[in-house]
Amino acid sequence: MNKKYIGLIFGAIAGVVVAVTLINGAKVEDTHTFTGFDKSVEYTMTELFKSPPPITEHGWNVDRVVVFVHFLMAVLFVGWTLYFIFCLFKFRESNHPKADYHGVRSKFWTTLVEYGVIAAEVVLIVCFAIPLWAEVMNDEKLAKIKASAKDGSGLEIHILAKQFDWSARYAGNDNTFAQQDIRFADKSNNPYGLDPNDASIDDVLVLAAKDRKGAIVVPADTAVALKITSMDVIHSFKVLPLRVCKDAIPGLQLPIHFKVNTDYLDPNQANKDGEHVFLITCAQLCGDGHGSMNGYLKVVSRKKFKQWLETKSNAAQQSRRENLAAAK
Ligand SMILES: [Cu+2]
Repeated sequence: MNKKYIGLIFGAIAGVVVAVTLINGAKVEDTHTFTGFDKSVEYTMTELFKSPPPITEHGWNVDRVVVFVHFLMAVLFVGWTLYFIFCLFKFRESNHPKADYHGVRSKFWTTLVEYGVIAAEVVLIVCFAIPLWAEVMNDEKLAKIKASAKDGSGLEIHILAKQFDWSARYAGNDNTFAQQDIRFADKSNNPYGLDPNDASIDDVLVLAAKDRKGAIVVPADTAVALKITSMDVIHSFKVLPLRVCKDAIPGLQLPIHFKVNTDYLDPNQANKDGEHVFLITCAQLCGDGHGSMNGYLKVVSRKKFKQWLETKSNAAQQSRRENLAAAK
């Protein structure tokens, strides 16, 4: 058999074995520290890249892809640099005063390296990137979360971006989102376009979540589906510890989902009420206020979230009734 094919097969098998071993070796111990491959992923992300640890299940898979890509690029960078220096030395003028038009005759090692790189990239795509993409962009999973939001076991939130803040809408006590109508929409008071004459609407709005007190609230250990859109230009909803980053595009409602795992939350980072507050940033250059387009997202326990939503939903309905009465 041609040597080049032996190299290709060898590289592919070795790559798959390494990848599968790494994935299987990645287990969370009872102490919630990571072992095996994920230990090195955790170290690389937190110590070298100075990134906060992920607080979601899928976040670890994002980190694996990030670290694997960087590792592969680092190996290629060092390898090609050494090869370049080797070539400068080996093919120096004093060693080869006359050019050899045939060049190097044996191409076994270069072919082996080339196919090795291809094999590593295939492993990266097949074993890491595609499963991650399939998990994050899974329509069935999204539909399931939306269905579970009806009975309160899951949650759906509509995120609205505008220059230069973030808002959120929850379905409220009835677990049903009210109809929206562009005729009622107003950028500062009614960005979701809810009917001001309908006092039955109990949707909860968190408008311009620019400070910690008025943060967008999500429950831990609950599957959350977001529907993200924008009122003006393209923004991008990014919460680094969630490992969530999704464009907000006018006219489109883009979905993404996540589940915060309480075990991954650092108790030392909690505020005095035991809540964890994270920064929302805009990851798409969107105008002169882009740099200050921050918001806050607060992770609380399921019980606390339920109380919060109920109180807010009742208050929203009450104030709608009062506004209507005052208008009469
Ligand atoms: Cu923006």
